[in-house]
Amino acid sequence: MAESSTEERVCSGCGAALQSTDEAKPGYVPSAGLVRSDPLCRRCFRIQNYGEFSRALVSTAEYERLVGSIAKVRGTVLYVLDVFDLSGSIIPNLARYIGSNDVIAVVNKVDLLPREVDPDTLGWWVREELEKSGVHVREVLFVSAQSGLGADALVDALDSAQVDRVYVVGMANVGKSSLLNRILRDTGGTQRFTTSKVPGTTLGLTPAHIHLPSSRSLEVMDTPGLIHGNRVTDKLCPNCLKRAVPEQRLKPRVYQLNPGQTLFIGGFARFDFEAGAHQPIVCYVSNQLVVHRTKLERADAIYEQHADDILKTPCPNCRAELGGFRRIPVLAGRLARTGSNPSSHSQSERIECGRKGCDIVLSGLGWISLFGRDLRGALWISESAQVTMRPRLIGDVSRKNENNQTSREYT
Ligand SMILES: Nc1nc2c(ncn2[C@@H]2O[C@H](COP(=O)(O)OP(=O)(O)OP(=O)(O)O)[C@@H](O)[C@H]2O)c(=O)[nH]1
Ligand SMILES: [Mg+2]
Ligand SMILES: [Zn+2]
Ligand SMILES: [Zn+2]
Repeated sequence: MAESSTEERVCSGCGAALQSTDEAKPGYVPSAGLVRSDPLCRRCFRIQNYGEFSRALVSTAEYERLVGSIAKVRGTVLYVLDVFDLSGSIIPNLARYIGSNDVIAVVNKVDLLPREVDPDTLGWWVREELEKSGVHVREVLFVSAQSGLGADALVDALDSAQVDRVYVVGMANVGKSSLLNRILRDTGGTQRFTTSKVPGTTLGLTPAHIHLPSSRSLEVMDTPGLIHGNRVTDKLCPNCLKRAVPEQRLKPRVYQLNPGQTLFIGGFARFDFEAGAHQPIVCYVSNQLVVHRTKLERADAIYEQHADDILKTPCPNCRAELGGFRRIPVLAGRLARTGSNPSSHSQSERIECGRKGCDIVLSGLGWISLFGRDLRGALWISESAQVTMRPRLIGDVSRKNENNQTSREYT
């Protein structure tokens, strides 16, 4: 039964405080529904049964209040990350909210990775990235809530942690509630958390109980996801989300480009290849998104005239929501001076990708891999979208054991 430690009754699907007075507010349930042992609010009922989409916002202050309460209790923290958007999965200041509790990083959605990636060899890199953000993790596990891959290992890790309580934290939409549902199902539990494509599904701390293989009972606490608005997907309507968020294993889209060509990633971003050597560029984005190659000189006209037919996504409303494009200069190979990360605040935001190549990560949308050949160009993307750079996930990071690179060279 879903009751929080403050005795306030909460929805067993999303954790919103239950109430029967205001239909427009979270947690609404007709008073007759309150007598159930596992009450479900109307919003959850509609999401679960009719696949409705409903975005609600947990403010950053409310998030800090809810998730910050973890620092005062003893438990293990499962820090869930989305493998499709690792940089967008990092919670700023997480260390402050969780106190001295042990952290297990759980990289979810590995079913999306192309087969050549060996998740195990990504672990060192994920660990290093989290350390940089101030979070020390005990271990890094790779799972798919969707396929069930890695779920047994996760349950074993929880069993051996010897704690009575587990908090599942992460940015919105990384799959926290889906992962808990997978574990509940695998261990014979009946409660189901509400999940959906739209970020902002879980609204409050939502408890459930898991029976571990050792017969111990464990309280797991689902938490709301943080939404900071820097991911393209934070702002999209359900239709555009369906196209932009991958549901199937990513197919690398390889383009052999010449200078004077442009690639559109749907209408979300545009990569101009202005000068340099003929080279391959690989896009890892949802298979449902159009990647359109055109001449650089035609690119402005394509965007103006064909945003809705050729490029298709985002829709006009989402385009307005995302705002106009900004231009980020890109230098690669011998033209790059530093191999530095783009700084999102400075006027001089630029991507410099050394001769080893890099991934240019468009938060929430996927990434573009460059192989380190000489290139001068530009990336156009909406003002609010976070752009970061990292060593190539497919190639460099996943082959750490072969060439022993570290990501320090790239930062
Ligand atoms: N491909 C894939 N998709 C997944 C996986 N796990 C979750 N998803 C999808 O990710 C979306 C978000 O899942 P949720 O479980 O609602 O995510 P959440 O982290 O609880 O989100 P909030 O409650 O909004 O913070 C849904 O569309 C899920 O189907 C996975 O392992 N693989
Ligand atoms: Mg959730
Ligand atoms: Zn609910
Ligand atoms: Zn839209």
